[in-house]
Amino acid sequence: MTYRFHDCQPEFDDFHHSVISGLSASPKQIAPKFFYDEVGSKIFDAICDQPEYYVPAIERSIFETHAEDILASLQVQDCHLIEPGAGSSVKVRFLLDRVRPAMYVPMDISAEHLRASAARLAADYPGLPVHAVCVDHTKPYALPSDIPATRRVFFYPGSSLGNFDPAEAIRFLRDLRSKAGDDGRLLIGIDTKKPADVLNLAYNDPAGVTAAFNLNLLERLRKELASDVDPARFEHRAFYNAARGRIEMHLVSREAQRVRVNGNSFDFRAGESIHTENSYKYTPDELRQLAWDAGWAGEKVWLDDKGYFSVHLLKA
Ligand code: AVI
Repeated sequence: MTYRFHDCQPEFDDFHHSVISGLSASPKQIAPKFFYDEVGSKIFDAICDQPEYYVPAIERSIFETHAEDILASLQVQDCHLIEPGAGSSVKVRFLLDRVRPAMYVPMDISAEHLRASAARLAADYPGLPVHAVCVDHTKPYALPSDIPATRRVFFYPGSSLGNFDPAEAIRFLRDLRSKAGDDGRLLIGIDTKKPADVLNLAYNDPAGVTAAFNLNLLERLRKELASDVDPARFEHRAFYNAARGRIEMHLVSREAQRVRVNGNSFDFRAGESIHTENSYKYTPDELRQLAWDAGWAGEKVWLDDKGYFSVHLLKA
């Protein structure tokens, strides 16, 4: 078993500076990448088990239904399979079982979570070289030099692209395009536009798991930034903003209050929110256009029967 861990050290300072500048802004905001500390990554796994959060189940069903066509369309032997934001490396097992890549490169911002899941995966796939890379893929980064520059297949499932604003999404796709080389591919899953009630329920699961995920950001402020914030004085709010084609998540202050973070004070009005996440939804045509703008050619797209989710294969 070959297993290597490359720690490209997502800068810790980043959290402190982002929170201070985000809470000083108007409207207040904190970037969604900060959801994923070890606890947040586990809560996200629990979100994926909620029946209302249809994303993982429908995406899996698309992979299962169209497995043969997807694999035939990939047309690449002995690929180097690279997964930005790999999290628990669950979805990729479908590909690992069938594509038999020459190398798997999970990347994630959460070092501990990545270390544990990549080690588990390496143990389950003896003979597969696994090079885990701890990196913040929302910022410029270079892949370690021992990852061959040819036959790269990027795998970006779960609609994570939707968490970028469209301009950032193009920048991110362009960066993958430049890393992919001339024989590269990108297999990407993206959530589609659909009735608002379905979307609203997916981000307001009755078990409160998404609420816990959102509120965990405030726990991070307490633990890591010496903040006196009381999560009980905030509430989770998520809704579909149809005009902008996105789910928005916010943490809403239940009352007027002052919150301290590392010696800085921030005043909240009752009802004032911290905007914590956008999750953009794209029709297949919109995604194709975005990819085209980033230098990718759309090859194929697969959807489920209701058209709730799409999987696109893009070629360099
Ligand atoms: C990771 N990402 C694609 C999820 C989404 O649907 O935007 C994050 C999430 N936030 C709340 N539920 C899930």
